[in-house]
Amino acid sequence: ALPVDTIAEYAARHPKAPHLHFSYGTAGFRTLGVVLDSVLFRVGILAALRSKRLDGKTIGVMITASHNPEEDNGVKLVDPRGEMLEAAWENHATTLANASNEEFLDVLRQFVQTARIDLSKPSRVVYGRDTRPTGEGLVQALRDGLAAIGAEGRDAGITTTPIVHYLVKAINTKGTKQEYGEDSEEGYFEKMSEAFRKLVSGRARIPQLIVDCANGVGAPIVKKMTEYLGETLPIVLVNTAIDTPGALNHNCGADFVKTRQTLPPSLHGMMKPGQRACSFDGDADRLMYYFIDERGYFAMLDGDKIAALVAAFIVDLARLAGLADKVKVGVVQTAYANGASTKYLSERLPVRCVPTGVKHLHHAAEQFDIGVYFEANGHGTVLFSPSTIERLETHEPSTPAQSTALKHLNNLVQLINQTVGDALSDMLLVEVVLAHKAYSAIEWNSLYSDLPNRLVKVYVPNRNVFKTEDAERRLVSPAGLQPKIEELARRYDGGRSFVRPSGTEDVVRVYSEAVLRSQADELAFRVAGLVY
Ligand code: NG1
Ligand code: ZN
Repeated sequence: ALPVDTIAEYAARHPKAPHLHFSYGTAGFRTLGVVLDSVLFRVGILAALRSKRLDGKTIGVMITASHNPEEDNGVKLVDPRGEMLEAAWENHATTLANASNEEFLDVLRQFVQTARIDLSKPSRVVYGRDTRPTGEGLVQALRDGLAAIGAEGRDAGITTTPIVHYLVKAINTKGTKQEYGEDSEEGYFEKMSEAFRKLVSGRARIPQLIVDCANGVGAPIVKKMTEYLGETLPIVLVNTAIDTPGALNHNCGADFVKTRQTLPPSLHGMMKPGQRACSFDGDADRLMYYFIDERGYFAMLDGDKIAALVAAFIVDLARLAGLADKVKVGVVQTAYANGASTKYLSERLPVRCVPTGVKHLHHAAEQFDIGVYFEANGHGTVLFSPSTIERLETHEPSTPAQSTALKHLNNLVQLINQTVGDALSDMLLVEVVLAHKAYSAIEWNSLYSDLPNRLVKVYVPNRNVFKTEDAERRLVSPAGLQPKIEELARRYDGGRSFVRPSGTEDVVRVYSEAVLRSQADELAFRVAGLVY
């Protein structure tokens, strides 16, 4: 039975404020850090119950608000294979978080019954947090939730979102044939750095890379990784002020670069023409590359450019390994992918478009033998299906060239964090491809030219009236709006525009692209005018 007295005792220390409503969305619970205490306590209990439901498998909890301002915080659960929480439980999370203090025990009891949770099972939870000042208190609330129900907790400390995902998968595969890696932060660094060293060995010296850590947890983590990488990758860290109040994600980081399409001011004067730099976001799961060209212009290498670079490389390797018809490589994008990237990729391999949100991309990528997925904002990874991993391990190459390509593919399996987008793993992946292709940032950028584009937020009275189809590329409601958008888009050379309600903010987003910058802007504002 539920230890109701203990739970009640602990719950009294983490009361829910009556006027607050919480919702577990695409990014978990996310709001001002100071109002999340009761949520973290309840998430502790929920994570333990999820673990019991899955026969004592370890569940992950990450406390972060990613690229949001420093005063925000949030929490997400990680399922046993390192993946995001199953959709049905997102609703359970919302229900539990919103129960009043008086109802809480009853709602909990009811839930245990309907979800058929065997309380005698063990429960294990591994948790981490980013560098936000509210994190420490929230971890304490989470621990109280775990203690209230008698769960076994493991503290991963201040770490990145992708490391928590890695740990969950490593813990749950320990001792099995599918062992993912040593279940520790050192295990993560060792696995990745070893694969990286093998992949770049014998290549030309890699030129210096500047890494903007967004004044977040990427700073200590990349610093530790540089100790494992040694001379193989010369890195200069910037924006590492994790203890400076207000610095996190402020005028820096992957989201700043993507949305402003400009250099973080702190990097001005640091970069030589053509030198590569990249930005992480606040929890190190997004990555943006960029450089300053000879004329002094800023050039951005976003998630689409990373997908193009990486997918083409993997297709080449599969062909060189003699596996062209046995291993099907595909790419998954969203409607926000630049049209030029979709064109470039479609000419080389199958490309699928899915609705916004990492879980949609992840699931679609699982349908390929090797699935490359990236959101334009820099979140993404590469998935190798279990049968492909086995094939790569057992395939008998017939030439030395095939053998080399096969070895590279097997090392990529080790290098890439396949649980979730991982800025550090993705950065090493990009560096490997550049080293193999002997590409500078300039050559990488010239794979294709981005179509100028514009993303606009529109505040509307009720965003729920906006409904979409065809992977969010077309509006079905309000009736009559879609033909008008298409009619406008047709007037511009290379014009494309779509409208969808945001899943994370109370706005409608308008995206447009066209061959000319001025036309992309004009199209966006005219479509925004239709929406408002
Ligand atoms: P919404 O608010 O639904 O557009 C945003 C990002 C997504 C994804 C989620 C989750 C854009 C246009 N949208 O979603 O790519 O990252 O947040 O954080 O960047
Ligand atoms: Zn993030």
